[in-house]
Amino acid sequence: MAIDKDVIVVGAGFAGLYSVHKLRNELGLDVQAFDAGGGPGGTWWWNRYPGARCDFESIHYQYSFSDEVQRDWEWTERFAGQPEILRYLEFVAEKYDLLRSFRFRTRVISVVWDDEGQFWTVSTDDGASTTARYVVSGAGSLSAAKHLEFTGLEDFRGQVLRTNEWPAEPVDLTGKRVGVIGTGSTGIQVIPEVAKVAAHLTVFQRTAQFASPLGNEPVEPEQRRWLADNHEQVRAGSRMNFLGAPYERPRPSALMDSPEERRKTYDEFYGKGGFRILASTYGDLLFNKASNDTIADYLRDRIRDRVDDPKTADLLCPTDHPYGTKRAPFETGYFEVYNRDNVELVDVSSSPIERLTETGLKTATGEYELDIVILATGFDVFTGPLMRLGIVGRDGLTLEERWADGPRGYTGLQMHGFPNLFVVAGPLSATALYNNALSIEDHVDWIHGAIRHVREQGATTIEPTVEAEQAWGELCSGLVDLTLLPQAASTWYMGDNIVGKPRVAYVFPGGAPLYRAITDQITDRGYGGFSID
Ligand code: N01
Repeated sequence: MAIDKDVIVVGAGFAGLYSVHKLRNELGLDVQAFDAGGGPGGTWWWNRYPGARCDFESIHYQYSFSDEVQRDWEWTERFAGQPEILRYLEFVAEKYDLLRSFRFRTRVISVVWDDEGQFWTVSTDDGASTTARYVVSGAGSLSAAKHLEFTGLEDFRGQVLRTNEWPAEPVDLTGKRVGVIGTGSTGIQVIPEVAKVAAHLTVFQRTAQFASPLGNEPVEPEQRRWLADNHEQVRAGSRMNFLGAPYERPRPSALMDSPEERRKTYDEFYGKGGFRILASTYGDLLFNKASNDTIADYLRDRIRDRVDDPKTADLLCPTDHPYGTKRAPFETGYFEVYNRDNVELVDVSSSPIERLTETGLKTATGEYELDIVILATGFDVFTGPLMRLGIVGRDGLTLEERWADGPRGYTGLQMHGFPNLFVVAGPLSATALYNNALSIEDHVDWIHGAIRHVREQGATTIEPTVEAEQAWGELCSGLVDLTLLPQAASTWYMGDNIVGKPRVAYVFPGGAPLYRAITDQITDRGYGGFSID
């Protein structure tokens, strides 16, 4: 039987677009790609909520593979907003003629391996099926919304808006009574925007977060040109930095400095904005609880400085996780929102949300009248986007069955039992703790090299051995146990923002430089840990 395509790519975000470029334009393969969205952009196509913005500097949160793109594209803000990132991805897609390989508004519903014919059959929600030798998932790690623990959405007579499926046409919140559920990175971005226009905003907070200033500002035209022209110099060293940006190196330990020196350091980097407060202050913040306590205390003090009412400030101060063990959010005027007369903070940790009603929301102890409810409740991170592809591997084994106790995979790029299936930015890789644009390039470059190698060998399949996968899982768990991540009451880094999801290691927390050294070594040593047949 003739196989339709060489490769099927899922997704049209940073990962899917670059995969099509590398595999079709560079390797010359016949590639078919699908995306459920209406155009390129991936996460930036779906997440159009007011305030949506990247909290990695725009000059760093972009591809590095093309000098031309970096020179031609000028970023207008230090931290780009969603519309500008979307335009950037459209620009790249057009420049490399990528869109002709995509079918949009087409969701992949099953991906099934045929062991006899050694190919995948990918079925889509338009009723079509396409076969291919290889499948590359660029479905992302933060793209499947988590299921809610409360009910009543169908009873509510007002409007329910989900941040991750925000309508493309403008939504008028002016004069409305709005409730926002969720105070993660998304909630913290949307809340200040809603507060500006709503008649009344009720924020339902279950867990307070250590948010710190983003430090966004416009980039003046002259500076934009300079940054684009000098991108190489500005980005030098990014790949060797733990987070993937050439941030100042941290001092070794917060405990080696006096309280006055620490205060000076924290003040300096709080003022600089973004991830520097974590990356450039002290190197042991994620490893030493006593050290972490110093930054946690510092950030709680800043919240108390910024919020007028001491009771509200107390409620906004996190107490159930060390700083950074829930993904750090960055904000613009977030805490000042609670000094406004039209904003109320409701603690739903002590009094959980039970349901939406016809007229609003009911918690265990109160009822709130609302016209609009905004859900910023997060994602089934890492595994959710892959599980919903309906993946069935060798011997009819589903990914759900294989991952019942948590994700498995060698380097996170491939799983035993699922030959020729590659995952970009998935579980057990360094992605979640790294500049995504660069980590995606690393992953796709590796996949490109692996497919080329298989073809050059005259082989048909590549798949990790069960032993390599096992060793990688143990390495990830061992490294996670060296960090403070297991001390968070709940964090998507450990999977347990979802009720019933196994609390295990979902990330390789050794940093991208080490991760890249390992994957490079695998390649250099002839793909040790993989069977190539
Ligand atoms: O999701 P989250 P997010 N009742 O899981 C709450 C990236 N991102 O979309 O913590 C009440 O962090 C939940 O409470 P709790 C970034 O990597 C990046 O905000 O589970 N509350 C939490 O407060 C980020 O980490 C940017 O107790 C409920 C919130 O909903 C990741 O996406 C911007 C609840 C969910 O927070 C996810 O962020 C935005 C319930 N039943 C996002 N269920 C950039 O700037 C959930 N919650 C790049």
